[in-house]
Amino acid sequence: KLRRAVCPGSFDPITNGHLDIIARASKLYDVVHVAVMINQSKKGLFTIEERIALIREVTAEFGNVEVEAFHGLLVDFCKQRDIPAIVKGLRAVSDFDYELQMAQMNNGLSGVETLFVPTNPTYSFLSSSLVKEVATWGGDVSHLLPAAVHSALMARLGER
Ligand code: COD
Repeated sequence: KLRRAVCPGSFDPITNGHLDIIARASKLYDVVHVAVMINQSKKGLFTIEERIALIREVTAEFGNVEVEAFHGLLVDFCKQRDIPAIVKGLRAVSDFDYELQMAQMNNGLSGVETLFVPTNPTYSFLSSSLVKEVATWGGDVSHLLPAAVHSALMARLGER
């Protein structure tokens, strides 16, 4: 039986921080599912399809990562695919309160476990929203994103 885990998120767009967690999970599990949350109330900079294509491109080298969109509850995504574990990165104590709540809620709903991986300190300040804000005002974020994602971000901001 294959050992599966999920890395969920918005990934608008995927950063080196996300990628580090997915890479580490892909060494621990046979299959890592990256679940891209569809949030109808929040329009992103990238469409769900664009986010998925970028994640596929930058995770292809791992060989065991599957990327899909989901809406609704993460525990239902897990149940449908027989995934017993959620892998999350923890950047700082500020992430902890909310992550602990979600982990306990998800475990209570379905028994799914959440495993926390400490973020690589190089990326502990990194979030998709900060990257977008800095790039919008001309700051250099090329060291914070995979090259393909950086190109896509520059192209998208140039269209505006
Ligand atoms: N370093 C390491 N890890 C990072 C970094 C970084 N710099 N940045 C982000 N991460 C990791 C974190 O583990 C984070 O949780 C994950 O990547 C995703 O980050 P984002 O910002 O792309 O995504 P979020 O925070 O918007 O995603 C939230 C979820 C989609 C995980 C959550 O809202 C969810 O599970 N929603 C589904 C609905 C549901 O089930 N709700 C009930 C929850 S109890």
